[in-house]
Amino acid sequence: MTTIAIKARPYGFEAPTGKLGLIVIDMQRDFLEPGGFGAALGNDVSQLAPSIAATATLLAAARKAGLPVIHTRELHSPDLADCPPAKRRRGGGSLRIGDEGPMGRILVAGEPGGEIVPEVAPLPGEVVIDKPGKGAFHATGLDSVLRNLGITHLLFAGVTTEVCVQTTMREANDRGYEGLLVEEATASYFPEFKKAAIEMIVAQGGIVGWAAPLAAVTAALETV
Ligand code: TIU
Repeated sequence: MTTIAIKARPYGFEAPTGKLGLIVIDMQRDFLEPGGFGAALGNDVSQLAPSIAATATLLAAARKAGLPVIHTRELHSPDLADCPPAKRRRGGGSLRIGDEGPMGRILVAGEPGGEIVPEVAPLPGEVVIDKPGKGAFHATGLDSVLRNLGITHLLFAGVTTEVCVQTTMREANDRGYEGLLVEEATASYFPEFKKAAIEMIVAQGGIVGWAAPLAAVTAALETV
């Protein structure tokens, strides 16, 4: 079996060809654009902007290499039955989950703000997982989807690094998946948190997984 070898930290990441997938976490208008959930929490959404082009480049490389692509969206049902009251209360911002904002109801399925931004939108046939939590394995079919696709190794992209991306990487790690975070294809409202999250992932011999620059990942995917 051939392998895809990526120059990464803390050491080289090797994935059997055919078992590597890409998961893109929550690249939604609600996090990336003014007037959404991220802004309602008091964040400067412009901090996330550079991750869009990098994720688009990564997506193009992954699709060309034939990797399965999975997208996630943090969303709740319109009746908010799947939103814990504690989650809705948290933060005390002016606009909460389910409230009507400039892009429709915040983090509610079917509303404009919940859609993935067009630059990195799913293509027909790509799996989209709607998730009520920060981690994409919690209360979703993600684990079965990955097993059914035969995926054992994952490239991670998306927002925000230390919230939904890191939570999902940790969930994946505990389920036995090997994960690598693509550095430019993720972002945080707090650049220092992004940096720290990457260091936490690769420390202790890769206690959570690997991290690599986008160029190292696209170079490896070119060899497929
Ligand atoms: N607030 C924040 O940084 N992130 C989230 O609430 N969700 C995700 O990270 N997707």
